[in-house]
Amino acid sequence: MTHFKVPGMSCGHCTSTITKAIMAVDPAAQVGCDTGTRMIEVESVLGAPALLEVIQGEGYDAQIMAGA
Ligand SMILES: [Cu+2]
Repeated sequence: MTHFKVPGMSCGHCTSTITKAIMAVDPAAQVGCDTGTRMIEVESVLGAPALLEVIQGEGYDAQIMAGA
């Protein structure tokens, strides 16, 4: 499980955009988004740097949470 902080993720549109983008590169990924804490947790075969690139590719500033 990898956790990301995404400060610009404020609503359901953001979460669906990011979730779809991740599912496009890994259809088996499990994505959980929390707009309250602006955190995303992802269970995927892809590594954190690849996932970060996908999130940023959608125009969202994001950072990998250490130790997650
Ligand atoms: Cu939004």
